[in-house]
Amino acid sequence: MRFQLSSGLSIVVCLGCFSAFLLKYLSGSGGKKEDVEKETGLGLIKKKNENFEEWYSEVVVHGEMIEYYDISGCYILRPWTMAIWETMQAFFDAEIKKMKIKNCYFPLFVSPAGLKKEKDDIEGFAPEVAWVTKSGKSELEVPIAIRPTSETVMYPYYSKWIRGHRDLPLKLNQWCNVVRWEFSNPTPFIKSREFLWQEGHTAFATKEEADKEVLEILEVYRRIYEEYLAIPIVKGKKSESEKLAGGLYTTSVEAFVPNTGRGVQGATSHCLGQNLDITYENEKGEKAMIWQNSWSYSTRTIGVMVMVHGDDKGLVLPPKVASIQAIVIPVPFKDANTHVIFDACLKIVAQLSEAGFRVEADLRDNYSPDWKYSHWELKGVPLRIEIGAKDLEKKQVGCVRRDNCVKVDIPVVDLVKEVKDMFDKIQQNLFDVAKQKRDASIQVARTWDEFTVALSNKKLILAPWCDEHEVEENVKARTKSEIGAAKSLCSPFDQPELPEGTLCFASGKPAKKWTYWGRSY
Ligand code: 87F
Repeated sequence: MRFQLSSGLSIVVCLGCFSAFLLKYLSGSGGKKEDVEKETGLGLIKKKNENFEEWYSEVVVHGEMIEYYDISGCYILRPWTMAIWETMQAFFDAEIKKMKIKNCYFPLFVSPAGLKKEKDDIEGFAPEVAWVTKSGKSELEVPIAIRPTSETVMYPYYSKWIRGHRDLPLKLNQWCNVVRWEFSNPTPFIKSREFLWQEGHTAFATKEEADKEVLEILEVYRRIYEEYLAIPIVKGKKSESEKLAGGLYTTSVEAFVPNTGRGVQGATSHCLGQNLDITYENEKGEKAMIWQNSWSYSTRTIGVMVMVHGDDKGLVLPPKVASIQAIVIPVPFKDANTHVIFDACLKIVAQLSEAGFRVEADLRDNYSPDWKYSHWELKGVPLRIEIGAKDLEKKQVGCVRRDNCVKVDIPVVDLVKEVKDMFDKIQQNLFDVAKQKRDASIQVARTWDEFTVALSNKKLILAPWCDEHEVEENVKARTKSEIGAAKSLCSPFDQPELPEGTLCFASGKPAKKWTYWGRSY
């Protein structure tokens, strides 16, 4: 088509581009969804299976969970993240309250004297301790440390408060931040220099009580991962090399990221054994030492959720933790009465909110439905509810699941029941898919060769082990590389049968148990 401009200049454009331009222009960037994504920068550039690390940092930023900060290893946690953290916190806090565990808050700062007391235990960690040395321009007389964990801050007062057997058990927890000046590849949520966590520190008169609580807390951690975050985990015991230094034993829930073939220590529950420095007078009036536990989970949980469930369209949030579980989007059409559609959207929001669901409507009139679809898919909202003129006529709404993109029309009268059912199905499907992928990554290795092949294939390796510390150190030495060394992740409580004569995959000595091995975050 030719256009004569007043300046006498004429321009020629093909009809196709002109109509696309018109379409785009008239419906506010209403071009095809992928065009919308491209021109609005909504779409993710990197593909999860092609460039995982870059995909991950794109999805946490574009999903508005994280903002990078000008101090390396530190990240801004945005509301989309905090809503998930608070949902898990509410669940966990309610569970530990049932166990008569009390919240408290100890100072952020640790005196050098305090830190020195636990010198041997934190030997290996010392390089990660951040110190405050100045206030304003003047040097502090004594530099003070910022808590990397709070044993050295809390236990002197446990010693003060625990006098007699009536002061036991003493069970305290605190929700706080800790600082560990890590130097190796900081990753949002997974490895950061400051993170949020809860740390429980408990004291008992008997080992039986301590052992019982270690497993009770571990079960609550399993529920956080499997029931809330739809992430399958393995419950197990850490090896002597991987347990808490100076502790008696460490249990953990271990997750796995198939894309990178790396294990993730999801949460730990330790039995520290008897603490020599904290004694009390027992019933018989004798001096006795307390048995102690400590346990924690952190904002790392959220990073694992993104890595396991996210896809090339963005975040995929399990309904149990999603800040918005369903987003209602009006689909106004040409002469359709927009206000009638907007009112219908608000009614649906009210109906579902009334039923206890976290539902919002996106009635912004400066974005096309397609743009909104991409935006809320990127943010991982589990369910999209579309309402157009046709739906109004048929007293129904269109529902699209984020996990499998399946679209169904639901009569408004059945909406509450159907939406509950869809959330349950989405939650279960996310867990089943993640478990299927994790199980497909598990590789049994009975020899060193099978082990090294499985390791190079990014597998979660289950191998018979002689349980000797040196052998684990040797495995680390023989698998050391720029992407890290393989180490034991945990020995699962649920042990497969170990036939008589089974040999250790690494030492060839008689194997004592099955253990999961791999590289980890
Ligand atoms: C970093 C610097 C200094 C871990 C550290 O896991 C000390 C430490 O003690 C340190 N990193 N740890 C071990 C923490 C053990 C324990 N603390 C309470 C837990 C559960 C919560």
